[in-house]
Amino acid sequence: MIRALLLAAVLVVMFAAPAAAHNVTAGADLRIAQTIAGAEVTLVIKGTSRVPGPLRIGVVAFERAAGLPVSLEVRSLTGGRTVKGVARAAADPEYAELRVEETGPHQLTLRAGDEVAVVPFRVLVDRGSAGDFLIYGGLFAAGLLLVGGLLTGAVSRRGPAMMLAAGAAAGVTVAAMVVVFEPMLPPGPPDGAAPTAQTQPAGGRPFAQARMETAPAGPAPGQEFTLRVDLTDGSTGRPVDDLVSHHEALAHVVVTSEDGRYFRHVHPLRTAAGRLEVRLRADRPGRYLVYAELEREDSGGQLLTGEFAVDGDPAGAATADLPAAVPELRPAVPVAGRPATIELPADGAVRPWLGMAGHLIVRSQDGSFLGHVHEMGTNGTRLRFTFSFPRPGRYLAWAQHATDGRIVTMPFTVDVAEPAG
Ligand SMILES: [Cu+2]
Repeated sequence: MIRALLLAAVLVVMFAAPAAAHNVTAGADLRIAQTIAGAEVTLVIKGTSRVPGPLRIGVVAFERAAGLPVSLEVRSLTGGRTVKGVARAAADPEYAELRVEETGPHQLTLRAGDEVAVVPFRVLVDRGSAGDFLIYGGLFAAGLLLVGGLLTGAVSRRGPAMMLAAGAAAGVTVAAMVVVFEPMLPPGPPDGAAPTAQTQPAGGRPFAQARMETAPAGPAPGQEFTLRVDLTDGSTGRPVDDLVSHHEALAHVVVTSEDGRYFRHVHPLRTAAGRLEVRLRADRPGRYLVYAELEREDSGGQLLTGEFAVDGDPAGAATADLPAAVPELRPAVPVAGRPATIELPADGAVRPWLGMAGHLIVRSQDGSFLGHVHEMGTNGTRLRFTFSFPRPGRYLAWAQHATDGRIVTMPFTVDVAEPAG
């Protein structure tokens, strides 16, 4: 009896759902920030518990996106069926309803302007847990055995009647034990989950390797170009196509000019397996540094770096810089290796973006270090961050938050002192 229960428990643990990748489940919406058609939006696929049934998809507008039409196409990778719709980006969008017929792997193609992104995802629907099966199975078996026992007893065969009654008691015991212990067991895999991989390397997948380049190479100042990030698995040489949505994006890419006067925080589109692309424009010649924050499934977050150059003669190039923000620092001169508090007034009513009220991105002047922290939760009119600068020296920093229809970026510099003694 005890053995059977232990075996049941082991089976339930073995079937525990794998780490959530880009999954659409009853409990969780899938949110993916995208920089598309010169706009900043967050694609939202609402969680669903009903398949076949409608999948609700909306596009939340953050910058230069209000009213942008985004065409949607959902294709089932198992059934091959395709459904189409259109979502118009808005701060509080209406959701298009695209009917899906089955659980499992799907892909969403979104088009805006002349840009196309393909987002793979899985539709998962919870099915009854293994616990439910044991509870109802145990009770059902107990019922059958009890009836059998009564009938056998009625024709007065004591031995078999006792055995059936004992069986019934065992069934009730199984059901009761599951009722007691089920809350401690992980749930079974939902319908549509990926088969549990037998070939997965122990200890997680390796970090991705990135190759970053622009098309065209060496774009001219002011010319639109595509920044391309190709991700490869170093252990297999194959494209990395298992990015999970991390802080509401497949990848967060920060591009800064060497002098820090140019700053973009963008969310590239997945255009092919292992390939992310974003369109940019830079108005000054020179060297640009690229940082990509992303996370592979079963691997953890990582920061990848690269660079590119914008062609031309640096002399004579001029652009209007963003006005520098003046943050309140505590201590007034932060000390290397110790937490400092950085507080700024928000520019307008703060709206959550990428799951947070505010973001602080910090780069060392030479570009060898990039840090990113989130707002600590203030009252919505101020942003407060805690940041520990790793070494003494000058840092370039950008605080960001969203308001209605706009992403506000506040650049400033911080000089960090050597710890005393
Ligand atoms: Cu981001």
